[in-house]
Amino acid sequence: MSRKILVTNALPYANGDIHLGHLVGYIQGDIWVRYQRMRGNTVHYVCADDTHGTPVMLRAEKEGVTPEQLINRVHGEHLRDFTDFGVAFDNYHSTHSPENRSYAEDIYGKLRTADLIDTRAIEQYYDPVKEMFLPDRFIKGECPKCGAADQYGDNCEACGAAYAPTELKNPYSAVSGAKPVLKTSEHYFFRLSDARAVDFLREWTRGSNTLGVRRLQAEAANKMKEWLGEEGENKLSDWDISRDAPYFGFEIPGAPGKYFYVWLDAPIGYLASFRNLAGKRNDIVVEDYTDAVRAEASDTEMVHFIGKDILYFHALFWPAMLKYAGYRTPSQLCVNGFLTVDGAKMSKSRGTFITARSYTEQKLNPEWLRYYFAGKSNGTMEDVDLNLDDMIAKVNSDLVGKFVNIASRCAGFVSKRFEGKLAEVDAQATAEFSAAWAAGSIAACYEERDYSRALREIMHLADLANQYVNEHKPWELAKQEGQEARLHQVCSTALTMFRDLTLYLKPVLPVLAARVEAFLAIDEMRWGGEWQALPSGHVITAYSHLMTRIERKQIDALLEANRESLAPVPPATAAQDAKVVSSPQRHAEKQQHSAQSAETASEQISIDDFTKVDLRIAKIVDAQHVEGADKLIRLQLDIGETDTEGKPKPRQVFAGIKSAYDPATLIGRLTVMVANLAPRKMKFGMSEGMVLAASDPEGKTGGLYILAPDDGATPGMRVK
Ligand code: B3M
Ligand code: ZN
Repeated sequence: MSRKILVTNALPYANGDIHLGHLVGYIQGDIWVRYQRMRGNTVHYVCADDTHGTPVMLRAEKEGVTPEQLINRVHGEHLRDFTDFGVAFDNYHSTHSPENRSYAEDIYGKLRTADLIDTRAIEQYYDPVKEMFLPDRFIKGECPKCGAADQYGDNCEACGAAYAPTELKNPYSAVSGAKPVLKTSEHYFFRLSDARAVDFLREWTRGSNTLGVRRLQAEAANKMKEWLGEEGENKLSDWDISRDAPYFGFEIPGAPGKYFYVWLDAPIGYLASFRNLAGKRNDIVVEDYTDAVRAEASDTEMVHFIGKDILYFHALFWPAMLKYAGYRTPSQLCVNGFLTVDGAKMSKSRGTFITARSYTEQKLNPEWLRYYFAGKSNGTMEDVDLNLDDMIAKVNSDLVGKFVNIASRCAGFVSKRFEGKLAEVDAQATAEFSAAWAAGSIAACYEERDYSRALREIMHLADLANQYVNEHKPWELAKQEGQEARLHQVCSTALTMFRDLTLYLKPVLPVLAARVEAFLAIDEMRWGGEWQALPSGHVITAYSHLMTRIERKQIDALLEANRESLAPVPPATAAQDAKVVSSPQRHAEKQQHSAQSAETASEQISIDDFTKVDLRIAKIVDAQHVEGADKLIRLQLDIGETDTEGKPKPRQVFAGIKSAYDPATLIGRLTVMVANLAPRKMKFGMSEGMVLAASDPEGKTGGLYILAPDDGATPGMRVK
């Protein structure tokens, strides 16, 4: 009766780094997959990069590479990050793949045959300089409600108003700065408002899968009710699935110059990755999982782990597309909430916009985070807060203080006094452990993705194990005459308890669990069968330390490494707080973006205050793009300083001026820098000062102007 499950995680967009916010959902998915496998179920776990759309196209252009080069590089980075955090996909593919094109064309063709595709003319903003239609996120202007400058085309971050891009006052293209014009073009639509689709979705979103589990969590089902309206009502509008060239994506068959909108082929990427996996193996019959009739006959499941911001796409468009193209629909959506850090939105200026990469580079143990996130995951759509002090406390007290401590206090005696051989366990002492196993409630927690409760139950058992060790004090038995047998039994019993705890923690802590399996010299632990103690006579290997404590200073270094507080930064990007989008129609093209900033009125200072600032004429001797930073240029500034051998020693400064300057054009110029700013360790290296620039919030393309001295000034001159 083993289950056959295709599990996916949302496909990260190929336009940015994996950060801890992403990892919440990936870790939740990976834990579930590992648990299912330990139960003996067959799981295929796939993901891919979501590669199409305007942001990738423009970013590649800006970096001077092709979109293919960009997505190849990012693919490698994303896969490495997932691997580092133990998120072990069977396949990590790409939506820019032949498999995806062929599925997209097939699904589209079948929707056409089902008379669910329509065309109609749409009037939209067009950038006459760049010669392209502008997605909402690439149009800026003044808010029609409150007048705030520099607002995006869909909503105002100052007053929260939502509007159409055509309502913005003084709109301009964020790509070229040009004034956009309205232009009409033909678009393709998926007719979601068709009565068939509406009826189907009403039923589907309320339904259960073949195991009787609701397809949607209660909160998600409620959201759907809101979006679908009352019985008899029809609130769905048709979905615009085409975009005009230039666009990075798949051209629509029979529609030259029209491309599938990125969100049309993104979820199809799940199937593409799975198909690609099947091509590398010979034990997977793809259609048993993907074809409506065959999936039902072969009783397979398809489970998607996603974030709540993309529920709309996965609970409406996606099942409807699949249904009317003859594909199987998802068995279940597992929706997670957003991540906050220390109770607030992740923020680049506070250093809490933490990338996966920086975490591993700072040598923090990924399993600390897996454990902490698991403890905060209860299977609902609630947001998860990463409280850094709490994480330190939990990991240190639960994992190091309670769990690892059991083995570290007993293993040594077994190796030193009994040649690694175990004795018969104390059956009375392990009674609660075998009862817990038989009751299966920890398994049920994993099944329901209530990892938080699973960990509470596991830690309760860890407390019992510690009590047992504390009561019998092997370190004292070891000193007492004639207590050899008792010592042997106590340590063996504690190690069986430790084995149980490890098994229970294994979906969360796979690396640690594998080390324990090696230490205990046991096979890979599985879930199922009768409870058994480690047998008497079994020989274990020498214990070596399993996990270190987290120190606050490691967390501080992590925050420092992620802090991007740079000057000058134009007002529109001053607070680079990552905002996670939530309204249903917002999509991949609306990247994480800046929060509104306010120009603050200056307060008076004395001349003494002013002279504290050491301003110098600096020559830009080098300027380079910074890999992985959207806004930064790495400058080398000569202010006449030399090293011990008298060679010129320029200062390195990271400046947030990339939106306005091409690095090549800066080399050789003179400018003004603050020379006595405390050096700051940034994600990309040390920043040893800052350059000054004027900024204009209303300004086009960047709106930034670095300062230049009059002729005659030389590097190192003081400015006052
Ligand atoms: N790429 C998420 C995003 O970038 C989107 C998920 C696709 S899942 C099919 O907002
Ligand atoms: Zn406003």
